[in-house]
Amino acid sequence: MTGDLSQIASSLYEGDEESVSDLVQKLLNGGAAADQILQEGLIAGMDRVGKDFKDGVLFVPEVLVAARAMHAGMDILRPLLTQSSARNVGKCVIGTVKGDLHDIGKNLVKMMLEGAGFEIIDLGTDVDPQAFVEAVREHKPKLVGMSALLTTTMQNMKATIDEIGEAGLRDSTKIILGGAPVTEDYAMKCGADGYASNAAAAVDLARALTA
Ligand code: B1M
Repeated sequence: MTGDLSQIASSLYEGDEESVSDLVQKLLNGGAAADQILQEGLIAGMDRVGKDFKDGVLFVPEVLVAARAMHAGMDILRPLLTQSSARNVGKCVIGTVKGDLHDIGKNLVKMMLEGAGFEIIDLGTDVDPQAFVEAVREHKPKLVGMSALLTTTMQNMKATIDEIGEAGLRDSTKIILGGAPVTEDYAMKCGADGYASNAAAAVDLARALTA
């Protein structure tokens, strides 16, 4: 199985969508856990992509194909990650903040929250602060989740929280932040209720804040 997991990581790195899908399905059929495939196959592969992107070995087109392969693998795992015995724990509005197009991490957090019983309203990527405000007004969620992957867009988390506050809606919902450049300290400075470093931690935090 370890060989197949590292092959998933390599196929993802190569952007070989078909091979990623086949290997994920093969491992699931063989009884492997979805979470292990996610962490040791898909995320491990994307970590390598991130490193080589940073070092100038890979460029945006290669990263885009790798992202497509990641989504293909996630699509197969989705039914397992969103399977839930807990129903209707409340609504959650989630999105990637303005200026930011990264959605893989946000989608993982969304799947895991869905699995924990949250009804998800996904605003997508590049979400304007006012769109968050409107969604909070309309859906009255227990939880708002924001993701940012760029140091240049993480400041839009504070701008969004401020606009939710100016609209008089801040006390009606809990707000959590996450994404590679975000830290606990930064989240607190933005006025959020919490920070999670990964999707599993986001579920624990969401449960604790909305219990
Ligand atoms: Co971009 N990119 N990218 N990129 N990209 C990064 C983020 C970067 C770190 C790469 C690098 O240089 N090493 C770098 C940012 C540098 C910085 O800001 N300091 C970068 C850059 C520079 C850019 C562009 C500016 C490149 C360019 O155009 N020159 C451009 C910006 C576009 C834009 O957004 N406006 C860009 C574009 C892209 C692609 C479109 C090609 C593609 C995104 C495709 C997509 O998402 N559909 C892409 C990708 C794939 C990456 C890397 C390689 C991988 C990101 C990823 O999906 N990781 C990334 C490098 C890296 O992060 N190491 C990089 C896997 C994912 C599972 O992890 O998203 O961190 P992550 O999510 C985790 C946690 O962070 C957390 O849980 C998740 C699961 O554990 N989490 C939350 C995330 N959101 C959360 C929310 C929560 C709680 C936890 O609560 C609500």
